[in-house]
Amino acid sequence: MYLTKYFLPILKENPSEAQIISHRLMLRSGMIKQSSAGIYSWLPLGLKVLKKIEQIVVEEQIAAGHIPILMPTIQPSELWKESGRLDDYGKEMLRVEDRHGRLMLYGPTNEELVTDIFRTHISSYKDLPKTLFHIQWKFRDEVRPRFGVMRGREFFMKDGYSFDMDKDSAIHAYNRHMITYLRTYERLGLKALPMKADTGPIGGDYSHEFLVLAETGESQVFYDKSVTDLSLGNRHIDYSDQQDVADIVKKFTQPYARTDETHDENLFNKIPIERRLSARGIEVGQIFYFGTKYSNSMGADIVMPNGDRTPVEMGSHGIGVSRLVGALIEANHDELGIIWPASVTPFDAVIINLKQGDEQVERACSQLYEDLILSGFDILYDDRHERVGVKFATMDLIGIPWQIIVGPRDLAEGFLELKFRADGIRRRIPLGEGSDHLVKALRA
Ligand code: 5CA
Repeated sequence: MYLTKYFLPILKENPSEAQIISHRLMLRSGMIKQSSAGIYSWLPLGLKVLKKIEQIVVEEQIAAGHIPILMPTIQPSELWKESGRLDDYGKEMLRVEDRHGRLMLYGPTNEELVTDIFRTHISSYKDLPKTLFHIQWKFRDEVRPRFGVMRGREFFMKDGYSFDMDKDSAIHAYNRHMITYLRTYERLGLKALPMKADTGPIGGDYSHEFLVLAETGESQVFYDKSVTDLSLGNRHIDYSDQQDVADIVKKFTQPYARTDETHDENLFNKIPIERRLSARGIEVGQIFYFGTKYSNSMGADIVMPNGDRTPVEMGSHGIGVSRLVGALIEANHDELGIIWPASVTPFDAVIINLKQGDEQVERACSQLYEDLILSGFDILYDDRHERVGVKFATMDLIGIPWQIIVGPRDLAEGFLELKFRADGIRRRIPLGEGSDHLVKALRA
């Protein structure tokens, strides 16, 4: 993408309304624009990151055998009357009346809708287990929307719903989700710790939240340092192996790790003092097992092997996809701007032309651009007629991991420069081998 043909509305000034760094950087780098409190338009750069996160989330769900669907944003209120949550949800639920005077709502979550789909089409244990998930915009009329996409009113969420014939199988679904989530966060380059959680209006008595440690997090968390040493790495997971899946979950949930809502000072004090830690955290996901809470009230029964009818066992499992964009920036930035991890970067590399208008430099840049595109990379080419300082500042701000710097002096000597955004180190590379070198560096 040639930058002069792109839409990258960089802000020169620090937006005064942004209290935390991720919000400030998202506005400054032209990723989002607020349309009203807690509601944003996603501009090209922001949308690219959002879509990359979504893709990783989808891949990990499919790897575990979970099935994608898409449910609407607008839901009929009748289903929520059936579950009893229409009043419980209170003012957080945005209610709208259609032209026939029918009460509708903008979905804050989808337990009711998915239970209705289930009861319409599935009635036997033979069709179980099943997990259906979707990634869709949600609306919660938060009292205090703040911190940009971190606590929006409209936000993008992955929500998955598991249906099982008994508790044992439902806990396996819960455990599968725990592992898919851990793997998703690892692929995003984030350390997210599973913590025992409260269930809130979703209900049920079995829940974990996943928290990314960051000073700007909204929750106070208490944990045993040993939980931060755990990782899945590249190990193969056989999601059909119930015992293996349960063993992995046990390893990750055994060390003490809780948010302020479930914190138990007595238990915490039993951890050796040198491992006892407390910090702020951003909640980037939550999983729930709630049994028959919705299937019971909404009549989602299944016929069991002995012919009895019984409400299906359910769980729901969410990841805050749009919140993750903010969380990733909180975890990956410096005083100059964002530093994208390779897995979600909006572009793989940027070519910075230091002398726009110079025929040789322009030719070298376009040639490199073509070569790298042909090698399968997504490249941004800064071909603006701008001062070098402005170009460097913009590219440091938007945080593309590799900067390929092409200027007349280096070019005359047959070189270009390759800068890694994370450490700022620049390497001189012979132009003749330029694209080969770059392809290797970019793939490493
Ligand atoms: N139905 C269940 C799970 S499918 C559910 O709604 N869970 S939740 O309420 O915990 O939301 C799931 C995730 O969405 C949260 O962990 C959080 O990361 C994200 N989220 C929740 N509220 C907001 C919000 N106002 N702005 C941005 N992200 C949010």
